[in-house]
Amino acid sequence: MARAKLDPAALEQALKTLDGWDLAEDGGSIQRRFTFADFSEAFAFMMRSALMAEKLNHHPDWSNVYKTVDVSLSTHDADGVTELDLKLALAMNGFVGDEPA
Ligand code: H2B
Repeated sequence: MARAKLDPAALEQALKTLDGWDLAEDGGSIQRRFTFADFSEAFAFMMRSALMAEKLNHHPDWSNVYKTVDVSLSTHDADGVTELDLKLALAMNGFVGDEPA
């Protein structure tokens, strides 16, 4: 059921364990801003995240300006947030050394 849309209560609970991630205003995605020392660090993070995204067949909506990476995760198929988004968010946190809260 990885691609089943999470109900609001489950999502709220899950977000408590995901350092730095917030629910978007419309409730349809989760988002986090990652800030790095420089562009190289930011791009290395994007490279690792991209490889993980390919492995999961689940891809971020993101943008990069210099050392900042803004990430938004949702499951397009489900039109909302699913376990897959949580999994990718957790992996991204791991890439910057953030343990689950
Ligand atoms: N990524 C995200 N974020 N949501 C999806 O629904 C999605 C995806 N679907 N990556 C996948 C690819 C789908 O298009 C392929 C065909 O499995």
